[in-house]
Amino acid sequence: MTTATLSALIFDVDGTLADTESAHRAAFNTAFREAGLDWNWDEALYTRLLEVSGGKERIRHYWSEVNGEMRSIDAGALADTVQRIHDLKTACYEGLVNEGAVQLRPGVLALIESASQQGLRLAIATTTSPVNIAALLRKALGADWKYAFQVVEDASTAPLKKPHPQVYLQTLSRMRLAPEAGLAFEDSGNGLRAARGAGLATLVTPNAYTAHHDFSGALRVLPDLAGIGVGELRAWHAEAGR
Ligand code: XBP
Ligand code: MG
Repeated sequence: MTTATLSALIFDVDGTLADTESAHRAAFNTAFREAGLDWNWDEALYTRLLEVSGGKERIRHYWSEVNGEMRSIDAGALADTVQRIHDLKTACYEGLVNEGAVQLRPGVLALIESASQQGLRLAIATTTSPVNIAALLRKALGADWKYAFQVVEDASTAPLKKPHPQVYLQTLSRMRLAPEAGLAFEDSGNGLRAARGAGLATLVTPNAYTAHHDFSGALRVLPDLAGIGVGELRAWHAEAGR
């Protein structure tokens, strides 16, 4: 069993860096109203729909739930409608984040800062849209947030959504990183399976929307990253026989 030295941390965004899904849910519901739809995703429904990664995929999935597979509607027209609703939602979500609706989860900022100072490479591997990442991290880390991350892979670069491992495989490839030398941070079952599918040991910090998910295969499941330092990460990573 090879023991690779931990050299990179790869973070999921929604639910991991910040508890964003309540703001996403509010933005979806505002977009539905603006689009003239009588849809409303309450917490219980949204918790179920979060099993579908990707906002557009989630809208499309719900559309087929409420309308059945409408053979009559043109696939292109449906795609255009989904895109229009998602654009409305993304604009609303960005506004909510800019108004301060979302904060980084406990321990995230301290870990990013200490990991950078200790020479670990950082990356982002998310299903969300680039606009959402920029809004969240500009607010939390400042205008130069991108310099903290060697690679950012998101919905615009990795169209196959979690649990497909594409976003993590592309992150590893762009970093020229062997999975044995990395550690992934996730909040959901889909995210864990995507990271594990790319061969990454994965720490899970669940939240209210994902606490019931199956986290089999996680290196550890933690309430959050408060007080978690690089030393702990190195010890757990070594334990994983990496
Ligand atoms: C979580 C998701 C995203 C968000 C909504 O992404 O599945 O779809 O729920 O964002 P992550 P979009 O991989 O960061 O946990 O509407 O931009 O998809
Ligand atoms: Mg997530």
